[in-house]
Amino acid sequence: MRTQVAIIGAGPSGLLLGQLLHKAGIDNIIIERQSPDYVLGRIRAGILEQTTVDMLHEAGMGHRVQTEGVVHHSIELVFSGVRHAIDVHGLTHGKVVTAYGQTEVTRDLMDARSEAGLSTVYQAANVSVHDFDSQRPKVRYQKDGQDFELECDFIAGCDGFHGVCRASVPEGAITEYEKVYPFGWLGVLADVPPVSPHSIVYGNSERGFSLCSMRSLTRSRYYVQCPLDDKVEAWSDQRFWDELRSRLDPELAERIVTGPTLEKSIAPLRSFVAEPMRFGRMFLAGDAAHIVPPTGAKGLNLAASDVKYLSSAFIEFYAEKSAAGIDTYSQRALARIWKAERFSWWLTSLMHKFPDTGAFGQRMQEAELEYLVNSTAASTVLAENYVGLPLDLGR
Ligand code: RFL
Ligand code: PHB
Repeated sequence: MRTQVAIIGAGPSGLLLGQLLHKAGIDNIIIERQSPDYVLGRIRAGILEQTTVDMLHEAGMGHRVQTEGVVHHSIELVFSGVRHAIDVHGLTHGKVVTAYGQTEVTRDLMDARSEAGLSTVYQAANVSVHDFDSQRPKVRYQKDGQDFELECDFIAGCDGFHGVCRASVPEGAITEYEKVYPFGWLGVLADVPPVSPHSIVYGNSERGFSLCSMRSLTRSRYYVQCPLDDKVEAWSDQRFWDELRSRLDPELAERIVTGPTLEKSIAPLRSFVAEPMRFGRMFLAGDAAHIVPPTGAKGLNLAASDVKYLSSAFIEFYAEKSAAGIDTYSQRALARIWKAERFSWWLTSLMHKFPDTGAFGQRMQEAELEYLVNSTAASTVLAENYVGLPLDLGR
């Protein structure tokens, strides 16, 4: 078997890359370890930057996000028991974010891929990447007990944080930067109307962080900060709703509509960057190369911007026989990634209770938040990062 670009991983990065390459007439095959249902069952991101929505349009699947996504003009911050709105739209000269679940993005991309008759190998076992330092890279895998080898011009490592691509790079060729946070997020999904349908609410309280988000006007997504070693089983629905209410302002707490939860899970928080993102003819994109704590809603959006740079680089390579795009991919992508890493780390530090926060630290967070909501300069910094920095940034 042979293809131009072998894509490892059918998450949002791999599927979006596959679609953009297909649109440009570049042949690609996706190799995925899990089943389609498993991939679709992962409840993750919910907030899309305008650049991500624009890319979905470019890939020919803007219709559903346009009609079913819910546009947000503002975000709200709760601290010291009081809620404050930040007019993101006004502060960024009209930019917005859109609430549209990662599961829906993935479903749209999967549907488009199967409509176009493009090849995806699901449930591939023992996937391995070879010879990416040569002109003829290869991917090997097993499917239904049989061995396969795929020859290609390039490998795109879109296989997430625990994937095989980054792990296959020789140790000396890669530098990894990491920060692990001493808490997790307990998230629930429930078919109840979101308490704040037109803005995401981020809460700082002495009991810890909380977040009110949504998937649609009838489906809510809520989170509370929890200890890393907490077990989901220890959190009854009632305990979750009580804890969430206790971390919000009284008016919002009163308005929350509760109901049975459809999903409940605990996610650890991490900041991580691997440099560079290119190794000969293998390129990393999305969570395979970097992780942000979800506080800034940047993970999926960074995956999309990586794919934007990488797809343009491949298109330039095949159409113009120019390696300029692939030679600068890593540097271009990392310029945006580090800025989103900084924003996500800052917002995480500001909003969460850390083991050493103490009463003084709590007052420092509240003083900074007070400044943030009352200073146009400080609110603008938050707003312009939240809606997403431009795709082309200097380092
Ligand atoms: P994914 O989604 O992890 O997909 C990688 C795919 O590769 C497959 N794979 C392999 N396939 C073949 N061979 C192997 N050896 C393989 N190893 C792995 C996997 O099965 C999988 O299908 O990475 P991708 O595509 O780069 O996408 C990244 C996003 O999923 C991630 O950044 C976001 O979900 C992060 N995130 C958020 N991002 C946002 O932009 N906005 C948000 O509001 C937001 N909220 C969140 C989040 C992530 C969260 N968690 C659980 C980490 C909220 C949470 C709670
Ligand atoms: C979500 O809807 O899952 C979500 C929203 C905003 C965040 C993180 C997660 O910052």
